[in-house]
Amino acid sequence: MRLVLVEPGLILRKTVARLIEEGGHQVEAFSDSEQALAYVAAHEDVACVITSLEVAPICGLELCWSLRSLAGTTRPLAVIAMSTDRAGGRLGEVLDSGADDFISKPPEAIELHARLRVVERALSLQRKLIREADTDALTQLHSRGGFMRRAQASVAALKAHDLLSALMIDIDHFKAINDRHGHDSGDRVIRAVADVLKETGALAGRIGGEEFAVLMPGHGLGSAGVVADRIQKTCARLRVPGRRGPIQVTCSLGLATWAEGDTLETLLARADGALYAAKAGGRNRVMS
Ligand code: GH3
Ligand code: MG
Ligand code: MG
Ligand code: MG
Repeated sequence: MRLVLVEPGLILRKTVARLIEEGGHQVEAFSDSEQALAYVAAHEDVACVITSLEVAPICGLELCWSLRSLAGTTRPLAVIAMSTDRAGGRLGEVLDSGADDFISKPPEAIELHARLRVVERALSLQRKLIREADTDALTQLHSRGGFMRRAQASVAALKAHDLLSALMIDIDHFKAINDRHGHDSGDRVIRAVADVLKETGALAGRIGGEEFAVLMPGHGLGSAGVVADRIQKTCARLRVPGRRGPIQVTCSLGLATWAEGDTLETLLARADGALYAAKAGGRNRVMS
C-alpha cells in the first residue's frame, strides 16, 4: 500500500521509512505536517498515514483530526499516531482525535509490520463494503449512491466549455410486464435494459426500480442524442424471455445538456422533466 510518514527527526524518519519499505510498501516521508496533509489530499491512493504527534506547523492531534475529516465516509484511510510511550498519558485523546492506532517511538520492526497488516485487513473490508454499496446487485450497474458520487466527481472536474449530457431512462408500462409475466421476468427485463446501457460505455446507474441515469462527459446535445436514440431503438428490439412468451420492452428517455449555472441536481432534474414529457408524448421516445 501507499503510505505517508510524518516525522520531524531526520534519523527516525529515515529509519521508519526504511522499515515501511521492508514491509513491501511505498512511502512518501515528510517533516512538515502541512505539506503531508496537502499531499494526502492530492493523492487518493494514499491509504495510510503514520504521523508523529510531535509535528509542526499543524500539531499531531489536529493532523489526525484533519485526516479523519478529509477521509469522510467514502475514502478508506488509516491513521497511525506515533509518539513517546503511551503518548505521555494522552493516548485516549489521540485515538479520539481520529487516529486508528498508536505505536511507540521508535517502532520495532515486527510490531510496525504487524500493525500495517491490521490496517490492510481493515482497509480491504472497508473497500469491499464501499464497492458493494456502490453496485446495484440486480444489474451490476452503479447503485444510486455510486452513480451520484461518480457523477458529482465528474461535474467537479468540469472546466469552462466542457460538454456534459445526462439521460434519464424509465421502462414503459413496467407494472404491466410484472403483472403479466411475474417479478422474475420483470427482473430479467431490467437486466436486459441495463446491458444495453453498459454497451454505451458511459457512466450508468440504476437509480430506482426500473429507472436509470446515464452521464456522458464530452457529449453535447447532438452526440448525446445519437446515443439516446440508439438506446431507445436497441431496447425496442429486445425480446426478453418471459413466463408467458417473449417480452417486448420499450423505454422513455429524457435528455439534458450542461448549461452555465447548472449543478448535477439541476441537470438531472431537467433530464427528468424531459423524461416526463417523453411519457406524456406517448412513450418509447427520446425528448430533450
Ligand atoms: P410508466 O410507463 O408510466 O413508467 O409505467 P410503469 O408501469 O413503468 O410505472 P411505474 O414506474 O409506476 O412502475 C414501476 C414498477 O416497477 C412498480 C414496481 O412494482 C416495479 N419494480 C420496482 N422495482 C422492481 C424490481 O427490482 N423488480 C421488478 N420485477 N419490479 C420492480
Ligand atoms: Mg413511472
Ligand atoms: Mg416505468
Ligand atoms: Mg418508474
